[in-house]
Amino acid sequence: MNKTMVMTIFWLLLGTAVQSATAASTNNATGASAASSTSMPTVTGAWARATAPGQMVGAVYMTIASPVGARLQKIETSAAKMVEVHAMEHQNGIMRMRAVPSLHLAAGATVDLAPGGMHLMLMGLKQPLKAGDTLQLTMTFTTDKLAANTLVVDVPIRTTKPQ
Ligand SMILES: [Cu+2]
Repeated sequence: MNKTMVMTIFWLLLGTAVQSATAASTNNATGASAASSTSMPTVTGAWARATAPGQMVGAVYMTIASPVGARLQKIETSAAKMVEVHAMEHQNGIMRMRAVPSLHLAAGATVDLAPGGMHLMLMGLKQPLKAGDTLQLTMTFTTDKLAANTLVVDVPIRTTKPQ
């Protein structure tokens, strides 16, 4: 191996190290530590359906993906008294909602919460969900790798499903 080649490898290695360090500090700066971790569930495409005045419940939809086995243990928001995971099922030709005590995600699984199917139900809304506003959910997951992790998700409120 000649000297030039050794130097090239050295610079390549150094370049990689610098890139990793930059990526790590960027994550800290934006506070996206939980979402960017590779061993944590991630949430994308979250939105809530705007509600009419007097309506006491609201629905939130999103896609949850997890690289590891995980369980959605708890969901909290200041917008409602409580949040439940609901599944839809046919019963004698009628669609009914059923509470899922704790949503389980297999390693590598993606779960879609979408209109007509699973959703998060906000029970006891403190005020109507107004289109254009944002609500915040705090989602606590337990995973196979880590005891418990919390994800804070900003949920835009809309009248229709995003395209
Ligand atoms: Cu529901």
